[in-house]
Amino acid sequence: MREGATLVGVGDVTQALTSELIHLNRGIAIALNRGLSSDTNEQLVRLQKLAEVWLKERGYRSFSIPPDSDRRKDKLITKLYHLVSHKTAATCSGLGWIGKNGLLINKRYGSKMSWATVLTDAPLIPDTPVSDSQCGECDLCVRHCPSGAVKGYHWSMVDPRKELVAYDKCRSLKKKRHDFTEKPNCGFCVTVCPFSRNGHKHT
Ligand code: B12
Ligand code: SF4
Ligand code: SF4
Repeated sequence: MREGATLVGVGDVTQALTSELIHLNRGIAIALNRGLSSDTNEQLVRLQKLAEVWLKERGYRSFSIPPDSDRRKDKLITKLYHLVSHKTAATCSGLGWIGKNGLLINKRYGSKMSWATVLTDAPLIPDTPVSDSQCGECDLCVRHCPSGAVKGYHWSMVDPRKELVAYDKCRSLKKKRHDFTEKPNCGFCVTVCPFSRNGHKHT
């Protein structure tokens, strides 16, 4: 049951895990369309808790990576976000590819989604992963990024960790401008993406 999530998928995330987490090799990727509610992160955490309860009742273990893990500076979980990325769980679950903008692109919703991940040892049947970028010749995010951070590379499962965005440049913009108080940065690479535009039809 999706319980209000916009997208849910199950991926085999073995390839992305370190030895400490290798027993939790199913990643449940949960996404909410940003803008549906002002408390997207709280809603994602609520959905993660529902999944944890469901798994526990069936005797399985689970471990949730919170959506905003690096902002909870006072909690241990802040140190864990890099152990498995929400984007990894999403590509492994077949819910999208990594765009030139470095974000997870879902064919229907683009990169407007916020993501959360629940790792588990439940033997859930994984969805088919997405193995290649579908950005094609588009380079709108490359041309419109005000800090020149988007390098323009194609993502693929052959080299899934390749750095597509110079995050130091992306971060530096925030220091120069003061109108992004609520967000980590400008987010133009989300809004300019054709896949993020509501009702846009793709062939
Ligand atoms: C630190 C951080 C930032 C930093 C640095 C960016 C970065 N490294 O991603 C800064 C402040 C710059 C930033 C900016 C933004 N961020 Co940010 N950020 C994060 C955070 C907290 C951690 C990301 C991280 O370092 N992960 C670890 C590294 C290793 O993984 P990754 O880069 O996330 O993902 C890579 C792997 O998944 C790999 N991969 C993909 N498939 C597979 C498969 C396998 C098998 C393997 C091994 C690897 C692999 O490819 C990915 C891209 O390189 C996450 C939340 C979280 N807890 O994950 C949000 C998150 C990535 N951010 C998000 C958003 C929305 C933004 C902004 C749009 C916000 C804004 N308005 O400014 C911008 C966009 C900038 C951009 N073009 O990426 C969303 C992305 C949603 C999406 N659709 O992808 C996230 C997931 C938050 C969320 N819960 O939804 N962010
Ligand atoms: S958030 Fe802004 S500065 Fe950062 S990569 Fe996207 S468009 Fe560039
Ligand atoms: S704007 Fe174009 S190149 Fe950039 S992520 Fe979207 S589809 Fe890909």
